[in-house]
Formats: sequence, structure tokens, C-alpha cells
Amino acid sequence: MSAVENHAVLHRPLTLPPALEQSLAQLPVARQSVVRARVQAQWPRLREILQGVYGETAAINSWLETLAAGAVDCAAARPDALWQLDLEREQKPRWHSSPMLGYCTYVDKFAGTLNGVAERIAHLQELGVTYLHLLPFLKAGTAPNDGGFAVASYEEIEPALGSMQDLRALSTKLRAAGISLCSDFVLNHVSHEHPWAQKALAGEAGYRDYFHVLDSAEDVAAYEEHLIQIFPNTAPGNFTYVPTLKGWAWTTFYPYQWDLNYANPQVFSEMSKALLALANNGVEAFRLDSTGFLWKRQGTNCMNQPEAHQLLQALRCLTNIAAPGVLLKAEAIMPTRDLPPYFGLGEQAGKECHIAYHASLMSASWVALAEQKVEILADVLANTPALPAGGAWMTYVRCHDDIGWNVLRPELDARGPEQRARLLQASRFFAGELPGSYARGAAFQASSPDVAHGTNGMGSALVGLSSATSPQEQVQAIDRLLLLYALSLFVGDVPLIYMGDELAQANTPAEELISRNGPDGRELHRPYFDTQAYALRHAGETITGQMFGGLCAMLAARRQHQNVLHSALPLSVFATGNASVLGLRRGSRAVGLFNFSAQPCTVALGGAVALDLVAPQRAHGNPVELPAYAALWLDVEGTV
Ligand code: OTU
Repeated sequence: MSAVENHAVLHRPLTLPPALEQSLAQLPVARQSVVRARVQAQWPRLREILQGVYGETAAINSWLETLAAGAVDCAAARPDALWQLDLEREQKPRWHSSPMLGYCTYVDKFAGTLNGVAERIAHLQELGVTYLHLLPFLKAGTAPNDGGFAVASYEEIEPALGSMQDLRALSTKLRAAGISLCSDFVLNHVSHEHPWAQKALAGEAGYRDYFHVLDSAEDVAAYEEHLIQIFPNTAPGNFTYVPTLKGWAWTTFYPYQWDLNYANPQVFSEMSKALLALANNGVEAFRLDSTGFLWKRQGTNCMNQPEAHQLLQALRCLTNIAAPGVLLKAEAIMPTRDLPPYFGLGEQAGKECHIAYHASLMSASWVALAEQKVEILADVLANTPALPAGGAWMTYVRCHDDIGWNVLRPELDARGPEQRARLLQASRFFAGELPGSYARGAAFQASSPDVAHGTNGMGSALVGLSSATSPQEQVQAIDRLLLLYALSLFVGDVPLIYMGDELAQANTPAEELISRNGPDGRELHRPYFDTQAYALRHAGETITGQMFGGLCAMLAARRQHQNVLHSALPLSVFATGNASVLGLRRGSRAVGLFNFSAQPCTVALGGAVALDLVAPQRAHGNPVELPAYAALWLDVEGTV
């Protein structure tokens, strides 16, 4: 927690190295004591963590001083409005837990440009959004560039989307509307067109070392033996032979995305500098992309290595000095058991990232829909640990990526040897391949028809809206999508709406897909914002209106009933006596019932329903009646 983190419990002030004293002396007088206190609190940790990674040589020690001094310089340059925000947030370190509401979109798909996004703020406000994640908008390599995830410059905006000035203007307008701007920060790799890669190609001294370039096919094979593949179809393997380098560049993702070598301290200082500069341009939260892959160690799968966590903790120390109001979000699409370290463990608890995606909850909710059974979902929730103070789960239904099935392997393996086949069934179900499947998604990157990898498609296509042939089927499809959102909103500290879901938007049209660059199947769920549907959002007789109205009712209830729904209240699963119905208890009063079945049912509760939190006019008996695919949030008196 920032206030606590930045409060040094010291009997006597630390003697700081001269480089740091010099930077502190250059701060505006009004900021000096505040930043000095931050440095006093962060410097010993920062030094210890990074000496742990890079060793304790004279060169590293002086590098460390320059690094910390750079953070002080950023605090000096922090615009007044952001400086004030930092001070407020240091006093209120849990400011980012519920009722935060996220919204995620590509700039061009949503509104053309950064200035266009500013014009859609009213839409975000109507939903109650407080956190806007804009997918990569920094200058990217020439297409294909993985939707901007191959960054060519961290100092420039992608020209088609606007300028750095536009970014500052947008963040200011968002802030005035109570919305924090979140930017992707792609820290595992850069585009091969990034100046560092270009300099490495030109043989400029030192730059080959910014990357992992392996000299021999044997070295490649030794690593490959233990590595997973992210894009086995379109980018098999983890290395790309680069003739000019006479070596293999490590490319976990696409061949044009070169993994950075964090064993080189220069890489860490350059990247942290870039992050702090963006923070001073108004970015309030960073989605740290692919955090699991930052450190490589032969003989391991090179994921979640201890050093990756140390680097994130060091980044947190630096933001605590320069911009303590800024949030770090781990994009670690990993099984639930691998996530707690991203918040920091033991002495580092609460000192790494503030937020992490709950990918397993997302995938398991889709499995529950396919199976009409909540078993795996309940397992995932049971495996979800309480977070350290200030930690927050980002829950979601859909995002710009595929639904990855393999994050659920631990839960399935725990249930028996043949259970992974259920993931393949789910994948087939959502590709519309199983009898009775209403879904119109597509399998993604499966290396053979017998292996589950990921599933693409907009939420509405996956829940059967595109295939519905009657108004009843349409309504049922919407109920399914609302059910998934009801769960995400009930569980998450920061739930996320994926652009278009609020209007039940369909998959990207086929003709549009053809015109897009590159063979990436994820484009299926990256449509343009549908302004015609938007115009219908209040028309209750339309499907769009029903989705928007249903979602807004839940969002309003979540804001209004924080006393019983607040995500800091403990969450537990209870048995409903029905394999299709998930029962959740929040605190001592709120109960969530989620029926994943096409059959209506009843659930007996231990106490009487005092209030339906979403539809207060609706009365409930006990047992409670649950229509097909219904979600209820109830205020219940007594035990369940
Ligand atoms: C992230 O994703 C991004 O969300 C993707 O859009 C990028 O392609 C990728 O990084 C490279 O920058 O493994 O933990 O669909 O879940 O690529 C990070 C697969 C990741 C994504 C995966 C992912």
C-alpha cells in the first residue's frame, strides 16, 4: 500500500548516495520532503532487490544510484494534477478496489483516434467506467504487428492514432470524468523495427545484448525442450534465425517480436524510464504485458522465474518514488496457483503488482456454460487465495485475446487423468462443432484437432446470439452473456467490460476480416464499435437494448449496494445441491446464484431473501426460483 510503503519506519534517516542527494536537491522545494520520504522508504529495497538480480559490483551500485535518481527526476517533472493525485492515493491505498469498473478497447476500433476516444467518454460514464484500458497505442512496427504488441517506439504514439499531446489531453479529460487511463506496457519484447533491434542488426556495440541471441542450433534445442508455444500454428517455436545476426533471436510470440534480455541491466533501466515517462504523460495504470516471460533460465519453461518477480518489485519501487498513484497490472495468463506471487509473497506481500487478471475464472465460466455444470468453476474459486491488502482481481468475460483453455489444466488434473478432455470438448462446443452447440466461435492455434488451445469469438457469438433463429433463442443467448457478466461483476475487484459486449456485438464481419493484415484468428473478436447498435441501447424491445439494459441494471446495483457487495468482503462458495448452479456468499449478507443450465430450478437457502439487489421490486420465496441461465444477487437474512 503506497502510504505504508512510502512511510519509512526508520529510527534515523538513511544516508543516501550523492547522486540521489543531488537529484533530491533539484526538486521544487514544495516536493522535497515528500519525495525524500519516498526515497528513504524505497531505496534500501530497490537496492537489495536489484543487487539480488544483478550482483553487487561497483558498476551495478553506480547504475542503481542513477536509476533511483532518474525516478526522483520524474517526480520533479510530474505535472501538478498528477502530483496531487499521487498524494491523494498515498492516503487511500485501496482506491482501486471496488467499485472500480474497467472497459477495454482498441483505440481505432472504438473511436478512430485518441481524440475520438475523448468523444466517447459519455458512453463510458453511462456505464460507470472508472478505468479505461486502451490496447497498444504506441508507435508499432510495420504491420503485421500483433495489434500493436510489437512496439517500435515507447516515446511516440502510433501516428494514425494521434500524438503524445493527444494522449495528455485524453488522460486529462478522462480524469475529469473519474476515469483512470490504463496503457499497455509491452515489456517482454519489442518490434524488430525498434531502434535497439535495428542497432543490433547494424552491429552497434552493446545492442546485441539487449536481446537473447543464441549462437547455435544446439542451444536453441536445449531451451526449446522445456518451452511452451504460444502460437504453435502461426509462429511455431520460440526462436527466429536472423541471418544478419548470424544467430537465433528469442521470439516467444511472433518472429517480429524480439524478447528483451533483462539479464542486461541497461534493458531494465531503459524500460522503467519509458514507463515513468508515460506515467508523466497521464497514464495512471499499466497493463504489464506477458510478465511471466521476463526471465529465461535453461532447463525451465522460462516462465514465472523468481527474477521476473524481482524485476516487477523493482519497477514498483520506482513508481512508488516517481508516481505512487500509478497502478501496475500483471498480465500473467497463468493457472491460478501461479498468480499470488504477482502480488508479492512473504515480506514482499502487496509490493509487486496491484492487479492481476483472473484468467482461470474467465475460462472456467465458459467451461461451465458448455457443460452446464459448475464443478470446475467452483474448483477455481476454491483455489483462489485471498489477496494481500491493496491487491485486486481483474475479472472479465472476454478480451482481445482468445479464451485460453490450458490455464485450467491444474483443476482438471486434480480431478483425474482423463479430465483434460473436457477442455477439448469446451473448445469444440464453442467452435460450434458439437451437436446442439449454439456457439459460433473458432478454435485458435490448436496444433491438432485433438488438442485444446484457445477459442476466438465475441461473447455474443459464443453464447448463441448469431445462431439464434427465434426471439426466444435470442433472449436466451442474452441471458447467457448476462450470466457471465453477473459472475464477473460479483467476484471481481475490477471487472472489465470488453468493448462491444455491452451492445451484444457480433463477430467481426467476414468481409472485414479478409481486409485485415495477417492471419491472426483473434481478429474475429475485434470488430469496430457499432454506432447503429449504440443508438438502440435504450430501446428495450431490441436485443441490443436488452443486453445494455440488463448490464446497466447490474452495474447500478453494484454501485448502489457496496455495503453488501464490496469486494473486500470475504467471498466463499456454497453447495446449492444442484450441479448447474454456483452459489457464492459475499460477506455475511449478499448471495449470488448463477444457473448455468438451460433448465429452470429452485435453490433452498438457509435464510429469507430480504431484497433482490438488481431488481428490488422482484419478490422471492424460499426456495428461490431460478430461470434458465439466470443470475441473482440477493440480500439474504441469516445463513445460507
Ligand atoms: C499478450 O498475450 C497479449 O494480450 C497478446 O495480445 C499479445 O499477442 C501477446 O501478449 C504478445 O505481446 O501469453 O501472458 O492469445 O493470451 O499471447 C501473455 C494468447 C500472453 C495470449 C498471449 C498473451
